Amino acid sequence: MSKIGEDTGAKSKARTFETEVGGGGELHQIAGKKDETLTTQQGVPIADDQNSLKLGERGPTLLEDFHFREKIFHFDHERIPERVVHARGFGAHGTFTLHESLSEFTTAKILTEVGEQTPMFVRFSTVAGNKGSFDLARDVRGFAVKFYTKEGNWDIVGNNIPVFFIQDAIKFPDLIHAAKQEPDRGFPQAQTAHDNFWDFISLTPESMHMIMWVMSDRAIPRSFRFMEGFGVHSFRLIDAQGKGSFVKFHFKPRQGLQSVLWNEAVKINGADPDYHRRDLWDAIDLGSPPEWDLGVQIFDDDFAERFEFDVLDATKIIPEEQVPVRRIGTFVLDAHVENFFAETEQVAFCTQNVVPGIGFSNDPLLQGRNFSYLDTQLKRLGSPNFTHIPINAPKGCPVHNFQQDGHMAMRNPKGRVNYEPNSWGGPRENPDAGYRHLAAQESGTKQQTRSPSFADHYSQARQFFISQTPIEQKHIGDALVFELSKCERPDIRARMVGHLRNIDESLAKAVAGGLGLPALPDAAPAAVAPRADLPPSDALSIVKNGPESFAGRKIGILVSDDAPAELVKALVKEIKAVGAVYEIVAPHVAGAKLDDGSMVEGKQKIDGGPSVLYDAVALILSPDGAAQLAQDKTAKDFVSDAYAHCKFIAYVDDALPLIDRAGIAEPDMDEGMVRLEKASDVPPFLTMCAQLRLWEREFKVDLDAA
Ligand code: HDE
Repeated sequence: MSKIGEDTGAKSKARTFETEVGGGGELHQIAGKKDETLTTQQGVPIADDQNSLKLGERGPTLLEDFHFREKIFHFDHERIPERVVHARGFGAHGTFTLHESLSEFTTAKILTEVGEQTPMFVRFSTVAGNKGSFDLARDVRGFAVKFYTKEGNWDIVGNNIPVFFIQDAIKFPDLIHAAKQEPDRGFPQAQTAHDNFWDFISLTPESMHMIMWVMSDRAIPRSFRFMEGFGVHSFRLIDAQGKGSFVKFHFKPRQGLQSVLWNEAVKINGADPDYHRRDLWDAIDLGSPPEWDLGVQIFDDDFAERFEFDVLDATKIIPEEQVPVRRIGTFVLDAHVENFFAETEQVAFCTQNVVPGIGFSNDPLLQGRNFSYLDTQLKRLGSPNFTHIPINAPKGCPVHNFQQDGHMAMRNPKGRVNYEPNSWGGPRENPDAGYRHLAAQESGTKQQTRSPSFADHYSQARQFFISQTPIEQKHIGDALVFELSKCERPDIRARMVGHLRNIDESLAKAVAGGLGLPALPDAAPAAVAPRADLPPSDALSIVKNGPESFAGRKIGILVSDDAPAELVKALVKEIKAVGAVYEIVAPHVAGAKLDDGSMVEGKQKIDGGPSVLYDAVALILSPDGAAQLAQDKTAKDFVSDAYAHCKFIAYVDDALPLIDRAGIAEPDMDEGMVRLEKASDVPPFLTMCAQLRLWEREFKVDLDAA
């Protein structure tokens, strides 16, 4: 059993602690090893795990069957409350390496010791849906990071969007109540397309900037691997003299940004509700673990004074053009959890987990969060000793204190002393190395108020909108029309369009038109007149921040018996060469026998591998194969969806009957449809795929684009 003051160790050591607690180090080996004797929790060997103890062959079950009772008792208590928000999540372990020191600004070792490697854990999540909901909900994604530093745990409990819906934590319960299922009917699940959400939003103008982000494709990411992460609030860095700077934290995916289309999201949720978690699992398994750079925007009090908006207002960004993001380190997520419950479910992030040299700003949202996270862990994990659970315990630094007892205490002090000061010895406070809060001067009247410096709700919403490419702007309009079309009350729809008029008149008109409003509603009253002079920022667009190559993306290759082996093999070779992956989709999951007699193994039967699962597709068919598949609705959908979703499609001439039956006629054969005749046609196709989509096509295939 570990003692107070003992180093709980790095990842492997933490597991040792876990097994010791479990009893003789055996507990966690049971599942992995064959031929071990099954035991009860008390370690008693079990002779029969198939039948409960009964009186006679057909008699009643006896209460004295302690094994049966223990087994059922434990099962009955397996569930813990799911998170009240961010219930559905998926985590992985990784390592952070610092490349550039911030010693000028902070004493935090993780940000000053160049080359230092810090173990970490990340949990990605959706916000509104329950634990069993689907991955591709239109929603904000949680991006919660726990660094196990040498000076204690540091958590950045961030999102994939740099702003938030509300400015003051007191509105959080209202926001979440409005977003989740309506309380009388218990639906809709994992979506904001309902009256309560839009009612609250339309009555909360401060949410407008966030709404632009949530209606953009940022809210339907292609993968966790292609999302940015943001700490959102202004935090503080504290240097050796106790001087504070402001800082905003960013995570930039080295894989580039990418999202899906709404129509794809709807279909992916049916085809593979675990799409995002499977994607991360596979990327780690296949040896291409994702990486993010840690970036910082550092600024001082003078900048905070000068900046157009309040740096304490979490509904505002600081554009990268004004304060560039300095990339100071990189993290890689390269290890799965060993047990989903023990790690991903039980991990407890807390915004107040900071280390010496890092502190808080007065952002009222952050201040509220600092209370909420500790409180919620107690409810969820059931004991103030949740810090003893291995995934939450610090690693690589000692833990010494006199906190004791409570439910499930694993780490009580040994010996006589459990108070401080004392005459026995033991841990003492350390004025040199210990955590020091920023010595900020604060004064003021005690009052319930919202600072007038928080009052501009539209200018940055507009800045976000004008920073998008035309296709991204179209998607924002489409998303608003879709969501508001699910509102039953016309007054809510109209009220929202009134807000949009303060953001962008063309967007307001497009949404009013899409909803069929009889007239354009008046613009919503604005506390501060919206500014039209904020310049666009390229950093806000996904399309402008896409990948440099097709690496890490996935192609679906539809093959049939007698398909040309030369092309299938050339594709597979080139896909591997560019660092992408593929799945063979075939009429039978066993695969197909190619024209050289070789077998290519299938990953998906056509019914289980719709093209929405892939970033690009290839149709490598024989004449007979194409003729057969042309009769098959799912195969036709495979092609017509790939086309409608603006994907690059490689095909052999023999596949043309299927393409034709999928409704793609000669004039539709644009430059995104690439004919493969010989192996040398393959590399240019994969180079083209790096663009991910032929966006111009969407303006041809979507009525709303007209
Ligand atoms: Fe959270 N949030 N939140 N939140 N949040 C929780 O803590 C809360 C906010 C975020 O993967 C809860 O452990 C309040 C902003 C993430 O385990 C809870 C307010 C941002 C996660 C909670 C906010 C977040 C949570 C529920 C308004 C982005 C998942 C379970 C002041 C910067 C962490 C839990 C994980 C989880 C409260 C607003 C991100 C109830 C009161 C802003 C990523 O404590």
